Amino acid sequence: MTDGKNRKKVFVSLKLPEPLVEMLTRHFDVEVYEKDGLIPQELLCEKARTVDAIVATAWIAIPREVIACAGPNLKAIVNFGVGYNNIDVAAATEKKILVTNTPDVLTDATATFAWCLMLSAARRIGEGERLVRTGKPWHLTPCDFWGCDITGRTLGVVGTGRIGTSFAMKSRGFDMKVLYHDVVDNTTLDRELGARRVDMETLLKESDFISLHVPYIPATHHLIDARAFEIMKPTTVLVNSSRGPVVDEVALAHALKTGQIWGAGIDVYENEPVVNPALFELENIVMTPHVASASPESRQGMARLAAECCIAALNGERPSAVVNPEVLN
Ligand code: 8YV
Repeated sequence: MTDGKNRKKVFVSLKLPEPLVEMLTRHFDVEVYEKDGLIPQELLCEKARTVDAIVATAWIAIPREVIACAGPNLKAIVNFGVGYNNIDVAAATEKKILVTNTPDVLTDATATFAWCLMLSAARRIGEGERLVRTGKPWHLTPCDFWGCDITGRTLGVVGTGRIGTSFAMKSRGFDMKVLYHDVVDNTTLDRELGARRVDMETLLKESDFISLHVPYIPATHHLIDARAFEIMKPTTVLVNSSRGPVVDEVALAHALKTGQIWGAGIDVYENEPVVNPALFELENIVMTPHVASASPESRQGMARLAAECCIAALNGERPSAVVNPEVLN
C-alpha cells in the first residue's frame, strides 16, 4: 500500500540529489540520514529490520551482516551509482531482496571525466595550477612544463562496457590507435575506431595511456599491480575512474616515484576517503575525490533513475535497472 497510514518506508542512507527524495515522498514515508560522515553499520541494521527499501551508494557498505538483519518488509536495496560492489548481492538474492543500480545516465559524464584526468595528468595541469596558486613569481620559460603529446598515440582501454566504450569513442578527435582488453569483442570499437582487442600484457606493453573501466570483482582486485607497472612504458599515463582497489596504491606510488610510469590521473582510492599519503608528495599525479559522475545531468539522472527503481520495486513491478533479476522469478 502506498497511501494513508500504511505507507511503505524508505530509508536513504546519505544526503542525495533531487529529485530522489521528492519523487519517493510522493509514494512512501522517507527518512534521510542527514548527518555528516558515514552512517554507522548498527543504524543500517536497525533500519533494515523495519523499512521496505534502503537507498545506498558506492561508499555505503551493505555487507551480509546488514542484510542478515533484514526484516520481512525489506524488498529492495537501491544503489545510487552504477557500480554495486558495496553491496553483498549474493546475500540479498538469498533473501529475495532486489538490488538496483543507475547505469547509462552517468556514462557520458564519467567517460568525459576520465578524459579530464588523462589530459590533466598528461599536460601537468595540477602541477602548473599548484605553482600559480603559490602566488610567487614564476619564470616564463620554454624549457619547463613539457607534458606528453596525445594526438596519434596509443590508448589502452581496460574494460569496454558502457563507460569504457564511451571513453574510447571520445579518442576520435585525437586520432589515436586504440587497444582494448575485455572478455568479449567490442564490435562498436572495432568498426568505428579500428580498435584491437588484445591480452592484458600487450595492452600494458604498448599503450601510452591506459584507462581503467572495469567493475570491482575478485578478478579485478589489484589488476594493476607492481608487475603491471614493470611492463608499462616509462612514458605511460594511467587513469583510474573505476574502483580504487583495481590498482595497488602502494605499487602506484612506487611506480610514479621511481619513474616506472610517467603520470597518473586518479579519482578512486583503495580505502576511500583515506588516500595513501605517499601519493601526496608526488607531482606527477592528478587526484580528485571520487567525482567522475558529478555533473548536473548525470547526478540528477541517477537520482531520478534510483527513485524510479525504488518505486517500481515496492509496487511489485520490474525496475528498469536490476542487478539480480533472479529475485523476480
Ligand atoms: C558515484 C560511482 O560517485 O556510479 C558509480 O559506481 O562510483 C559514482 O557514480 C557515486 O555513486 C556517488 O555517490
